[in-house]
Order: sequence, then structure tokens, then C-alpha cells
Amino acid sequence: MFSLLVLITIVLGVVAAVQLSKVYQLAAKLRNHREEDISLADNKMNAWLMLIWMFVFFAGVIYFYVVYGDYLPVSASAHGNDIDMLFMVNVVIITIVFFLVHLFLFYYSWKYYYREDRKAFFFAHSTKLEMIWTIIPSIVLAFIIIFGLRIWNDITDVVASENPVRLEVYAKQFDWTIRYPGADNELGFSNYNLISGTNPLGIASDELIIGKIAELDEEISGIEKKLKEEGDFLPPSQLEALEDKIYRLQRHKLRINDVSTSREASSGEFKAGKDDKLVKGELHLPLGREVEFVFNSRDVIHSAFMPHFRAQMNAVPGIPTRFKMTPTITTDSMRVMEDNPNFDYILLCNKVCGASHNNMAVKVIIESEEEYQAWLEEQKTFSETLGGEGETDEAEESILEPVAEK
Ligand SMILES: [Cu+2]
Repeated sequence: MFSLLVLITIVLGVVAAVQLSKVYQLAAKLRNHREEDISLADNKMNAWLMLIWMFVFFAGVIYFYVVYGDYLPVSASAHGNDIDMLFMVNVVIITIVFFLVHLFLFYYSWKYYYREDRKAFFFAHSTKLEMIWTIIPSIVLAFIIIFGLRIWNDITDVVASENPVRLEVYAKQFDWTIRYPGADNELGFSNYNLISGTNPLGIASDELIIGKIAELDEEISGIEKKLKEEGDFLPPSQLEALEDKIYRLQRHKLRINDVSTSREASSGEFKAGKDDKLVKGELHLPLGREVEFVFNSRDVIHSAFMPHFRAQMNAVPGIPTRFKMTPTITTDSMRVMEDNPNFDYILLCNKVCGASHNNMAVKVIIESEEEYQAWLEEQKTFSETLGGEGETDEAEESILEPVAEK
């Protein structure tokens, strides 16, 4: 309702301005005064308007700095303070330049408005001036870039800590799945070709590969049966569509074969996926331990943004991206600091990725190591969610029945 009122006010304001200018033009015409004839009084008025506007403009900018300048939440990660410092340094430099440039712009517009008896000082070139406005910005920009790069290198340096938390953040339209590596602290190999209803991240294992191939075979033979029985009665377009589907399913099978004969398969990495833990809706992290994130996406580019931790990384289909950070404030402490018992950290999608992009948010919970371990203990492993054949070690040797079916 309020925004409607604002809109009406703006529209009426524009209409009024247009009408006023028409009246002005008409009056000028009556006075036999062409629009391009500018009097000294006009010039003077414009000069003063420039100066007045400068003060209004500056006052407005200062007002917004004061009211909205402190909009960032408290940083809750080890590197967050560095980012904030970098940000502040940039803001200070930009603010100084902003005020200087606009001061000159408006002040000289006011001071040197046109007067008949005065001629402008004219010169074609000044090496000194050119040097000043080339060298000073170069130095300032070089400083900003070097300073920024140093901080970025500190944040992204590859030396891992002794005992990091490893996890994968897997995006799809429109939610996030968090995968913890389980007891071996190793994320199992995964491939999007293996994604199914029960295997949302496409984690690989011998059984799952066999299961998936069986699933595809079943689908193919179903279509072939249909073609045999009804083929003669189907319109050509539908016939073509079914044949195309068979072709695509067979291609999918070939790709799965590639997965099972890939390098990862022979090095036994398939084992690591069994005890992985898949969690939706919540991301738990222990306080003070370094977290190594791997980001992946199933469909389009998403971006994992955690504003309180000053962290953001794109999740790109087919290209795992990485980021490290160490949380420094628990959710409980932050609730006290913010004086808000309902406060929660958040991970959200920061790339407009489709219709329900705004739904892509996950609660982030920073807790003590003990609480974190207790919570992790409660989560089901991937093989448990598949249907309870549990931790059978023999499964790796003998190839069991397909388990992918529900
Ligand atoms: Cu998204």
C-alpha cells in the first residue's frame, strides 16, 4: 500500500514537471525569447544551484554512510577480519576520491560561470598535470591490488591444517546437500551419471553401478517391448522419440561403464563413499577447526554464500571448487552478541539459478567439537540410507544384488 502511494507520488511529480516545462516554454515564446538564448541571470542561477546541490548531495551521502555504513554482520571466521579490513581500506580511498572529485566539479561550476567580460585561460597541454593524474592513481591502484592479492593468497593458501573438517556442498535446483566423509575422513568418488532417486549425489560403488545399469536395462527393454507390440500403430514422431530415448539410455550405460573402469575405480576409492553422510537443510561445523569445502553442482552454476563468514564460492557443474575457513564464533555466542535468541548463520545461493533460487538456503550451526561429534554420530551413513545392508565388508568382494531399486 505504502509503495503504491510512493509510486503515485512519483508519477504525479513527473507529470507536474513536464507540464511546468511546457508552461515555461510557452511563456518564453510569448516573450519572444528563444530557448537557446541564455541570459546572465540564467547562468548565475545555475551556478548557485550547482553549489547548493553540492551541499545537499554531500549531506545525503554522509547521512547514508552514518545510517547504513555498518551493514555487515560481525565476522565469524578467522579470515573474515582480513576481508573486512581490505574492504574498509577500499571504502576510505573511494570516499576520499569521491568527495574531492565532486568538490572540484561543483565548486568550479559555481565559481567560473560564464561572464561576458572574462575570457577562459586556455592551454593545450601540461605534462606536469598529465604526470600527476597518471602517477598518483597508478600508485593507489597498485597498492589496492597488491594488498588485495596478499590477503586473497593468505585465505586460499593450500597448506592444510593438521585435522581439517572435510565436506562437500552439493548444489542442485533448488537445494543443497551436505556430504560429510564419515569415519575415514575421505569423500567417496562420485559421478553425475550414477545419480538416481536413492543416490542424489551419484556416489559410486560396485553395487550401485550394477544397480544403475540394471535400472537402465529394464527401461530399455520396456521401451523395446512397447515398440514391438505397438510399433506399427504409433505415429512416426512418437516412434522416433522412443528410438531416440533408447539411444540416449544406451549412451548413458556406456558412460557408466567408463565410470567403473576409470582410474578412481581401480585405486579403490569406491570404498570411501559407503560411510559418507548426506545431510539436507543443516550444515554443522565445529568451532575453531579448519573446514575444507568442496563445492559441486548437478545442473547450473550456483554460488554458496555465507555472509557471516565472509565466504563465497561458485558451485560449477563438472568442476569442483574449493574454499577453506575456520569458524570463530558459535551460534550460541552469536545469539548473545546479537541479542537475538533466533539468530542463525546461513548459507544461501548467490547466483540467480532459476525459479526457486530464493529457496536455496541452509541453516549453518557452529557448535563445540563435542556437540558436533554427537550430531554427526546420529546421522545415517550413505549405505544405511540405501537400505540397511550396513557395513558389510564382504560387499566389496562379492558383487551383491542391485540395491538401487526402491
Ligand atoms: Cu542456486
